[in-house]
Formats: sequence, C-alpha cells, structure tokens
Amino acid sequence: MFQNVAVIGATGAVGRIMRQLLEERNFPAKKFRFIASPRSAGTKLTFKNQEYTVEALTRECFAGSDLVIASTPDDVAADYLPAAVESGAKVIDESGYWRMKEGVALVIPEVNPQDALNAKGIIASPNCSTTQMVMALKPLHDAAKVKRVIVSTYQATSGAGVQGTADLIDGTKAYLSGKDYKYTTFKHPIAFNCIPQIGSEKEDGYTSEELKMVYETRKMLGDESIQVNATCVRIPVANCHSETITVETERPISPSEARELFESFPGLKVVDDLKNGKYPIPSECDGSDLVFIGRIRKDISHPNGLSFWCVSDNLRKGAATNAVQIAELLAKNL
Ligand code: A2P
Ligand code: 11C
Repeated sequence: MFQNVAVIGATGAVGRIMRQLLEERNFPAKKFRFIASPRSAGTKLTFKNQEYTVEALTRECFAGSDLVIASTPDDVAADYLPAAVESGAKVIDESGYWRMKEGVALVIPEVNPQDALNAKGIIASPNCSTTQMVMALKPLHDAAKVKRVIVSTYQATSGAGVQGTADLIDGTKAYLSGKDYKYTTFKHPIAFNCIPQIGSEKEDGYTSEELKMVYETRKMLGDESIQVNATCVRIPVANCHSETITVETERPISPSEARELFESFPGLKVVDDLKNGKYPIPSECDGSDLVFIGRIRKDISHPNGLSFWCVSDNLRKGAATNAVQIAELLAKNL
C-alpha cells in the first residue's frame, strides 16, 4: 500500500475526476495531499468527507510522498516532475511532456502493464485520443497485426481543460443571445462550429495532437512499423472523444471476428445495432470508464480493411482512470 499520495493539478478538469476516482475506487493509501498552482493554494476541497487545503506546487513539496499522480500543463510537468522522481516517489504523469522520452514508460494497463512494473522513473499516461484508439487496436494487433490506421477524431472541449468547456458553454449562450464572446482557449468559436486543429503545427502539415496518435501508438504496441494517419478535430461536445477508425491488418478480420475480439478484451464494450439505431454516443458514454465500439463493418475499399466507431470519456479512461489504474497496478506489486 502507498503511504502518502500527492495529486498534482488536483483542481483541474482531470484532477477533479482523479479525486472522484480515488474516492470511488477506495484507493488504498494512508494519506492524500492535493496540490495545484499558487493561484489555488489555500483553497479548500472535500475528499472522503474530509476537508483538505490545496497546497502550492514547489520542488520541495514531494518530500514524504511515495506516489505522485500529476495532471498539469506540459511545462509544469517538465519543470517539477524530475524533483518528484529524485525524492524517491513513484510518479505517474498525464501530461504530454515525458511520454516519448527515452526511458519513460508509456502505459495503458490493459495493453502493456509490464512496462509500468519495469519502469525506473516517470510512468506516463497517454494522450486521451490515443488511449481509446490503442485500446481498440490492441486485440486486433494481437490477432492479425495492424499495418495501417486511418483515424479521424471528434474531440470534446473538456480535452482543453476546465476553460475549454467554459468556452463552449459561455460561447453558446452568447451566440444564442446575439452577443459577442471572447474565446480564451480556442482560436475560433467552438459554439455551432468545428475546428480542424488540436495542438500546434508540426511537420508535414500535421498537428501535435495528430502526431501523438502516431508515435504513442507505436510505443505502446511495441511496433515501429505501424502506419497511422490522424486528423484531429474539436467539436462542440463537452465531454467524450469520438473517433472513426479504419484499420488494415496483415490478414482480413471479419466484422464478426472483430466483434468477438473487442468483446473479450478488458475495458472495451461493443454497442453495435445499426438497425435499431444503437451505437456509442458521447452523451451515453459520459462518466463511464470503458471504451465503447460500434458501427463495426468491413472496409469496402480494401480486402484487409475494417472500419468502426469508438467513443470514450476522455477525462476518465482517456486520463484520470488510466492513471489511477496504473497506480492500482503499482500498488498491487509493491
Ligand atoms: P490551478 O487550478 O491552480 O490553475 P486544467 O487542465 O483544467 O486547466 O488544469 C490544470 C491543472 O494544473 C490545475 O490543477 C492547475 O492549477 C494546475 N497548474 C497549472 N499551472 C500550474 C503551475 N504553474 N503550477 C502548479 N500547478 C499548475
Ligand atoms: C485534447 N487530447 O483533447 C487533448 C488533451 O497530451 O494529454 C490532452 C493533451 C495531452 O485537447
């Protein structure tokens, strides 16, 4: 059992869910601490019916903690987490900063748990849009080796943090009442709109979010030959990312075989009954820790192709749940 768990970024969109999960899942630890920026230091929050005072993040604040779970902007994770590792704590990080660094484990417990157990330093949790896709790809890859993936995402505003969803709500209210609204998180209005850019511009016309889906997928599946072409789009949905995924495998996988593979993989749930209008939708997946799959069908443009639709709560399995599952895995193996 861990003795002293520090949650960094405890006041953020993911941090709030993290607190809920640690409480719901009765995560075994003697003591919890909640840490955020100096802006929140001194504010109160309730956890397991007890009041806690939020502490400010400093390089010294990790002393005494044996598990640190962090969900902060990348630059904060870059600056502070090395001090957490040096203090001797196990460190799980949700940010994008450490994931692809040499020697950093990048882990989805259902996919590559051993990498967490072998880790010497930071254990990173993948980007939310990558996590749900890799959960779906893993059973297909094990059965028939995935060669190529074409994915388009429909990503919720909560992926951009608390302020992303505030922009959606306030921007929508302003739009409906004919008022101006100054967006703080998005470069364009998100109300009644969609934005084909998530993250910053990177090479060959791709964005940082799209390249995360390429490189993180290869790292977790342990296969540098997998080709991924991603287009990431922000849509006016508050929570749950959706994805259309088309996979080419070394041998054909029929829709019925794919369904069986998905159904027997932990953490996946198939909802697929087009005739009766049943498929995963964000409003019904919100609050679940599962990754939902529907619209499973043959890719009629390729003999070894399979297409499907995938929805998951980006704040839960896409972030907080995955990190807590990593922590539970470490706790079981202490
Ligand atoms: P705070 O709420 O005090 O700003 P989100 O992704 O929802 O924006 O949340 C980001 C989380 O990271 C919040 O808990 C936020 O704390 C925290 N954070 C942001 N900047 C810093 C910083 N410079 N030092 C410590 N924590 C930070
Ligand atoms: C989004 N996927 O929806 C992003 C948020 O690398 O963890 C998470 C970024 C990351 O905007």
